[in-house]
Amino acid sequence: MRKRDFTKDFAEGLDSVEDTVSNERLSGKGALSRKRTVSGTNSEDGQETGFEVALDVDSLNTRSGRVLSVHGLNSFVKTDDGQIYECTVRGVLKSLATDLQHVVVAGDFATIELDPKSSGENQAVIVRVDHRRNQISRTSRKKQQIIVANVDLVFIVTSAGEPGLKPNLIDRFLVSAEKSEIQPVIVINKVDLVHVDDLQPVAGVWSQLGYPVIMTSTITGQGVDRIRKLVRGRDCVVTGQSGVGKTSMLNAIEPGLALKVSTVSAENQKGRHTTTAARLIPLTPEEGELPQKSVGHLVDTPGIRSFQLWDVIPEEVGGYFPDIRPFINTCKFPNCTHTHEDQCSVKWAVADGKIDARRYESYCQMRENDEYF
Ligand SMILES: Nc1nc2c(ncn2[C@@H]2O[C@H](COP(=O)(O)OP(=O)(O)O)[C@@H](O)[C@H]2O)c(=O)[nH]1
Ligand SMILES: [Mg+2]
Ligand SMILES: [Zn+2]
Repeated sequence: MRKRDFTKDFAEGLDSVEDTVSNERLSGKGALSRKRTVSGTNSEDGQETGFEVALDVDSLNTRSGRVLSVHGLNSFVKTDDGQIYECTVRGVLKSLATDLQHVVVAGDFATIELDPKSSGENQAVIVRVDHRRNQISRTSRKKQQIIVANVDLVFIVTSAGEPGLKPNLIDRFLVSAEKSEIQPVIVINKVDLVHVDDLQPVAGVWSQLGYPVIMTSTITGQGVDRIRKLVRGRDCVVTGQSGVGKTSMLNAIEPGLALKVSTVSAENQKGRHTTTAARLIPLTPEEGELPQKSVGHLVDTPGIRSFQLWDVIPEEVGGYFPDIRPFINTCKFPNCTHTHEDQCSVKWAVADGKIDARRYESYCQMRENDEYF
C-alpha cells in the first residue's frame, strides 16, 4: 500500500507554484523540465501507468502535449504552444497495449508527430505516452477502465446547509481520492447559512489528518479566492453531491467556466462512451499569463459524479483511512474486519480516543453497506 504523504506534497506544491511560474517565464524551459519529471520514473505499485517507447522520431516534427479527451480511436492533444491537434495512435503503441485497455487516456502527457505534408490541418499521430503519475479508474465489465490520468487535486465539495453536511459521504470521497492517489481538498460551501464554529469539531478531525478544509460561500465570497488560487496551474476534479454549489463555485472561480463544462458534458452524452468520457477544460489565461503555459484545467468526469466509491473493495477500505491504517495489522485475527471481532486493535484505538469515533462509524458503514461496492 502506498505511503505517500499528501500533506507534505501539497505544502511543497503550494510553495513552489509562484516560483515555477516566474522561472518559466524567465527561462522558457517549462516544457523541458516537465518532461524530465514525467519520464524515467517507474510505477511503484505495479499498476498500469502508461508506457514510454523510444521511437525513431524526427524531433523537428514532434511536439509534447496533453491529451484533452479521447473519442474512440481519436484524441485531442493540446501542445505546449496552445495548438490543438486531432490525433490517431501509432500502430506500435497500439500493439503494445494488448493487455491494457487504454493506450491513451484524457490527461496523458504525450508526444505527437506532425505530418509535414498535412501541416496546418492540425492532424498528428501520438508516438509516445508518458508514465502516469496517478489515475482515476473503475472496473467495468471486469476490466479496469481509466477515466483520467495525472490529476493534481480533487475538490470534494459539500455544503454546511441545504443540504446539510454529510461527513460520512465526505469520508467516502476521501477514500476514493486516497485510492486514486490524488490530493483531496474538502470544500465546505454555504457557510453563510451556519455558525462556522459549529463546523469546527468535524472539520478539525480532517485537518488533523492532513486533509485541507476550506470554508466557502459563493454568496459572501468567503474562501473563493483561496479556491481560485489553488486551481490555477493545476488540473482539478470537482466532485460532490448535487445542490451543494459546484456550478456556483465554478462561476465564481471563472465566469463562463460552468457553461464550458456543461456544453462539453452535453456533447459527451451524445457520444458512444457516454459514461466515462472525461475532458480537460483549459482555464482561461489571466492578463499577463502566457497562453501557451499551462494555466490548469478543470477535469470534467460526467461518469463519476455520483457518490459511489470508485473501485475500492471492502478489504481495502481500512488501508485508505490514514487514521485507521496504523492499527490494522495488529489485531488478533489476520482477516479482522474491525467491525465485530474481539481483540481488535482498531476498536481499542477508538476506545482510547486515538481514532475519532465518527470516522470509525464511517468506516463501519463503508464495510457493511455494500450498496457502495
Ligand atoms: N446560501 C448559499 N447558497 C448557495 C451557495 N452556493 C450555491 N448556493 C445555492 O445552492 C443551489 C445549488 O447550487 P448549484 O451551484 O447549482 O449546485 P450544484 O448542484 O452542486 O452544481 C443554488 O440555488 C445556489 O444559488 C452559498 O455559498 N450559499
Ligand atoms: Mg451543478
Ligand atoms: Zn481489527
